[in-house]
Order: sequence, then C-alpha cells, then structure tokens
Amino acid sequence: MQTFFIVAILALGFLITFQIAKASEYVAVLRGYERSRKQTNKINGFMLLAFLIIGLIGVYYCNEKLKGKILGEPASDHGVLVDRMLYVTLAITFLVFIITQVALFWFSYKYQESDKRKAFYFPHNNKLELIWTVIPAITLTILVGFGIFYWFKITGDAPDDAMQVEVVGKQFGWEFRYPGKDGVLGKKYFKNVNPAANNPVGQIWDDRYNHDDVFVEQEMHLVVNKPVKLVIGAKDVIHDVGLAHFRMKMDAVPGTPTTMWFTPKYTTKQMKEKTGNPDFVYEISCDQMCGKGHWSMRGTIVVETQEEFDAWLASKKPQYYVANPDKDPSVKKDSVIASAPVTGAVINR
Ligand SMILES: [Cu+2]
Repeated sequence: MQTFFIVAILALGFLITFQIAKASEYVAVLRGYERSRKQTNKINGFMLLAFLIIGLIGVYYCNEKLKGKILGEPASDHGVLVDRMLYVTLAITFLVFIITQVALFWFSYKYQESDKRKAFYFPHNNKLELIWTVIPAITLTILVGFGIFYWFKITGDAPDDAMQVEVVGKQFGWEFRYPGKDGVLGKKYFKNVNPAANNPVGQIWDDRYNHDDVFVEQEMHLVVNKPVKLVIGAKDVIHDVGLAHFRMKMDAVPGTPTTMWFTPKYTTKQMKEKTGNPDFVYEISCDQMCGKGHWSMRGTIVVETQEEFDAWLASKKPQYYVANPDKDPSVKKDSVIASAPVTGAVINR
C-alpha cells in the first residue's frame, strides 16, 4: 500500500511539473521570449543552489543514519587493513566530491546570465589540464598500489602455523573439509564425487592423507587468533565465498582452486558481547549469482578457542570411516558386513 502511494505521488508530481512547464510556455509567448528566458535562468540558478544544499544535507543525513549499522568492527587482521583502505579511499573521494560539487553548483548559480557581465572566452589551458590529470593519476596509483599490496598479502602464502580448511561451493550450499591430525588435505578427483556413497567432495580413498580428513556441511569452525588458509573450489558453477564480518571474499571456481588466508580476531562469544547481540553469528554467504537457490547459500562460522575447536573436531568421524565403515576400528565387524558399501555403488538407507 505504501509503495502504491509513493508511486502515485511521484506520478502526480510529474504530471504537475509537466502542466506547469506547459503553462509557462504559453506565458512566455504572451510576455515576450527574452524576459521569460531571463526569469527561467534566475529560477534555475536558485534551484541549482538549493539542490546543492539539500543534496549535501541528504549525504550527511544518510551517513548519520547508517553509521556503524552495517557491519561493525572487522573481525580479522586483514579486515582491519581492508577497512583502512576503504576509509582512506572514502576520505579522498569525499574531499573531491565536496570540492567538485560545490564548484559545479555554486558557479552555475553565481555566474548565471547577467546584463552587467560579459562571458569570458576560455577554451583551453595546458597547465590546468596537466594539474587535473597528474594529481588524480598519482592519487589513484597510490590507492591501487596499496590494494595490490594487500591483495598479494591476502592471497599469498599463509604463515606456517596456519590451519587449512577446504571450502567447496555447490548449488546450493557449502561443504568444508578439515585435514585432520596430519594437517594435509588428501587428494580428490571430481569423478569420485558421489554423495550417495558418502564421498561428497570426491576424495581418493587410496590416498592415506584422506584417512583422517573430516567433512562437514554448512558450518565452518575456526580458531581465534590462529591464521586459517581457505582452499576454495566449486562443484558446479562459479560461487563466491563471502565473509563479510572478516571483510574477505574470493571466487569459488570449478576446476581452479583459489586460496586466501586471514586470522579471526574474536570468538563468536566475544562478538556477541561486542555487538550487544546475543544472536550474533559469523556468516558465509555466496557473493556470486549462481542460480535460483543462490539466496539460500547462507552458512555459519563458529570462531572458538583451540580447546573448543579440538573437542569439536574430535567429535567428528573422519569421512573415510563414514564411507568405508568396514575400515573403521570403532565399528564391530559383524554389523559391518550387513551395511558395508561397495565403492561406487549407491547405498539405500
Ligand atoms: Cu553460490
């Protein structure tokens, strides 16, 4: 209903403006063109000035209204750098915005048509051209330079003590794989992907590094103050790992692994206190339109202490044993025979 009224008011506004314009055209004919043009110029001048003032008030108002409401403090070390770059860019562009907009509208008002003044012909000035080409070029080079520097840092080698997590995007959800005690993710092969046989990411079971890898869906666990390297892939189309609270983002491309690393600064518990929101959760979103269920790719991330993480990981059974219960020492031999899956076969449960 509200939308209907807004649209109706806008339509009426256009209609009224149109009618006024039409009427003033008739008035112009009656009063004489010259006089009417001068008056229109004057009105335009004032309107431009009003637009400048109302526009700047609007910018200030939006800024005040949304201040601190969007994401809050960055929750990773790299996030702090990303935010700093954003603020520097915003500060510079804001300054340029104010100077150019004030000059544009103020000059339009100040130098409107006047009988007392004659226009000054000023077609070209090399010095001016040079100034407004070189200064933006240098400024942008510095901004882009910082961007590239941080990009290489974020996508470059992770510290030696970093933990690794594999993130796989699919239509429509996220899958995570932890390397287990050996710290190495086992090899995988896309033709081995077979969720029905408990092999959702296509692990090669002959590779012993796969034997302790843990697989989980939709919820990633990370350790506070410990660097984490994400090894990112996709199963079907391009997705994008979006970690807004950490200010990190990376495409998930089928067949081409991508990586990025960062260090979470606060546990989920600490963030709940910081934000004053008892329901706070870190989120992983898909930042690339990937199909009709794109919107539903929200996953969660739990950042916790090393002890909590170890306990969580220990509670998970390696996927090797889930897929091959006959190899699982904790499963009794007799019960295995009844449910032992044959590799590659579909198991009906
Ligand atoms: Cu997606």
